Amino acid sequence: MSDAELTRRFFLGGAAWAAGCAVTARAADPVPPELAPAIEQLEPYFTPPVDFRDVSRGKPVPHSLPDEKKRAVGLTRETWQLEVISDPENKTTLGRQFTKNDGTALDFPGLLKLGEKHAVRFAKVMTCLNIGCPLGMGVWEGVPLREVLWLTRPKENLRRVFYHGYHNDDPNQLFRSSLSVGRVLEDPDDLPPVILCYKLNGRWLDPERGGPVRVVVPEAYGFKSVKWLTHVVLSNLAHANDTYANGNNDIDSPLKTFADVLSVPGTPKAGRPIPVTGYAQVGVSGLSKVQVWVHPAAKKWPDDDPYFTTAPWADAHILPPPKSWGGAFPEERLPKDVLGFDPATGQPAAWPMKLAKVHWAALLPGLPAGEYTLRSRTIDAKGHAQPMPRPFRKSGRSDIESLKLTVTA
Ligand SMILES: Nc1nc2c(c(=O)[nH]1)N[C@H]1C(S)=C(S)[C@@H](COP(=O)(O)O)O[C@H]1N2
Ligand SMILES: [Mo]
Repeated sequence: MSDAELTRRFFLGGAAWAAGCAVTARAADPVPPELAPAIEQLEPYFTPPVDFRDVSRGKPVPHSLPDEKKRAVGLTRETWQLEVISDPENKTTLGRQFTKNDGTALDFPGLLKLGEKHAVRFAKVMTCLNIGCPLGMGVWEGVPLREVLWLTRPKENLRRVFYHGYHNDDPNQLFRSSLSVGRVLEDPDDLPPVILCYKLNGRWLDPERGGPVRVVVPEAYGFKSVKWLTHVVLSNLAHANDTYANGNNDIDSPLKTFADVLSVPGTPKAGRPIPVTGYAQVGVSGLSKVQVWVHPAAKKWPDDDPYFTTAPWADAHILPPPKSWGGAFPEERLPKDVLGFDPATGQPAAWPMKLAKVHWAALLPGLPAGEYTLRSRTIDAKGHAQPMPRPFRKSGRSDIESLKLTVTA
C-alpha cells in the first residue's frame, strides 16, 4: 500500500464515513506487512497467572499471610471449607445447610468431586470497574454455583445469593458481593455459568488470585468475583447488598466494550507510516470494529461533540486468533472443553470472543512533523460507538483514550 493510498484511506475514507456514506470493511483487508514487527511484540493473548494484576483488600491482604496462618484459616486446598447457609435476616427455606459447626461444610475434595461431573472452563478478561486496563485474561475453571445451591434443597423465599471471603475475621474488612438467584440458576444469552473457581489457565488458583476458591461471574466486573471464598448465603432479600456499592459504583453493570493503544513508536519520523497496536475488551454487546484517529494537538474539537462522533475515524485490523495462546498453560496447551471453543478444531467458535480481549493493529499514514493526539475507539456489535451506550464512569471504564504523538522531522 502506498503512503498516498494510506493517507486517502485514513482521511478521505474516514471523512466519507463520517458524512454518512458507506465504507468498505477495511478491517477485513490483509494486514500490511509493515505491522508485523509490532504485532510480534504484542502481549500474549492469555495472561500467565503470575502476570495478573492484583486488586485485594485486607490488612494484611489474605494472600500475604504466612503458610501456617493460611492453613489455620482455611486458605489452603487441604483446609478450605465453604459454609452455605440461609440468611438469618431474610430467611430462605432450605432442606439443609452446610456449616462448620455441624461438620457439614463443603471441602475442597467435595468440590472437586462435583467438578468431575459439572466442571466448566471459559475464557474471561478480569477487569476492575474502576481501573482502565484489564487485570488479566484467563481460562477460569470451576463448578457452577447452582450445583452447590441445589445441594441445600431450597424450597421457597430465595431471591438473592450473596457471598464473601476470608477477611481477617474483621467485620470492617468484609468484602461481599451478590447476584439474583435467577442469574445463578440460569445463563441468559449463552453466558457461561457463575462458578466456584479453583483453576486458572489449567493450574490451581493461587492465593493472590483468590485461591483455593473464588467466585467468577463471567459477564461482570471484578468485584463480583469474590476471592478466598468462605460463605455463600441464600437470602430472600429483594435487592443487591454488595460492599462495592459503597463508593458510588454501579454494581449491576456488565462488561463494556472499549479499546486502548498498547504500542506506538516513541518518536515517529515525518512522512513515515506509523504502526500502532492495541487491545479491545469485548463486553456484553460484542465488537464489530476498532477505529483510530489522529488529530493535530493544537486544533480544537467542537465542544458539542465530546465523543468525537464526527471525526474521520479509520478502521484498524482486528487480529485473528493468535498462533500461540500464551497463558503459561501446562504443556502450553489450552484445557479441553473450553466453552466457546470448537472441540474438533480447538479454535474459538466465534471471533472476537465476548467477555474477552482481542488485539488490533493499524498503520497510520506518514504525518508532517508536529504534535498530534492519537485516539482509538470501538464500535460494538449493536453499532454503538465508544463510550456509548453506557458512558458513565462508575459503571466501568469506557472513555475514549487519548495519547500524545510527537512526529519529528
Ligand atoms: N475477597 C475479596 N475478593 C475480591 C476483592 C477483594 O478485595 N477481596 N477485590 C475484588 C475486585 S474490586 C476486583 S477488581 C477483583 C480483582 O481480581 P484479581 O486480584 O484476581 O485480579 O477481585 C475482586 N475480589
Ligand atoms: Mo475492582
